[in-house]
Amino acid sequence: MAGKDDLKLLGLVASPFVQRVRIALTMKGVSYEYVEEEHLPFSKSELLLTSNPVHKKVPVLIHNGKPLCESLIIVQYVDELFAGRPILPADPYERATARFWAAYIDDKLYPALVGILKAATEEERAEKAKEMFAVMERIEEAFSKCSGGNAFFGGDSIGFLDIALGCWLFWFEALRRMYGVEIVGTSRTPLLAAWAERFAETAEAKEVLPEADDAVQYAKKLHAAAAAK
Ligand SMILES: N[C@@H](CCC(=O)N[C@@H](CS)C(=O)NCC(=O)O)C(=O)O
Repeated sequence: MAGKDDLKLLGLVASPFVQRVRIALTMKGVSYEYVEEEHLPFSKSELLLTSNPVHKKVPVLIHNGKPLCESLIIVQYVDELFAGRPILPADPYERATARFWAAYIDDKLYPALVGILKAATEEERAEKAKEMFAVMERIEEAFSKCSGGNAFFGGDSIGFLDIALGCWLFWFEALRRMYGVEIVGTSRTPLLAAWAERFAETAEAKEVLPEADDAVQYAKKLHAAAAAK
């Protein structure tokens, strides 16, 4: 099937959401054309605006001319479309649980991270960091249950939740460098700290995940734009 498919991914290097899709496509061994939306978030290409008129955000995967939006939905589509290594768990209960925690990551982790990034004072940043630590502690519990003692949420190789969370690792490192906030430290979340090391060593993470410096540079761009307002 992969040979007949025309796949174009609209992305942004600094976007963890885009990295989810890239990891999924890499896991399936599928080739695709990658198009960087290099002026985001300041301006958007016509292709992005017409492909994702509702949210106007990346990632967008255009499959044989038809656009798909929202990273977790795209990852599930890729899993259903292509044979090869499965991404979602086969068991319906485990599959629903993985979706629950992926939604939790997007609902809680993302706003906490943005809060750390946008904090106007050190006090505010410390408050947002505390929120983030509480989120990570919850995910630590989820890891303990979902992994069943294996190396990854998905068992002995990476799956849906590993992708949903692992895509954030380069931003975690960026926040550590910028503000000294350690999001996956061994004292609060020892299981996730060890998981993060294993995830970073997978072939998919090595091939796909950007450098922390890409996130640092993007954060600087956003801060400069906010300061110029
Ligand atoms: N829920 C979306 C989030 C996507 C998202 O926030 N993308 C950002 C880049 S990280 C974007 O395109 N921002 C452009 C904008 O906000 O105008 C997903 O999972 O795909």
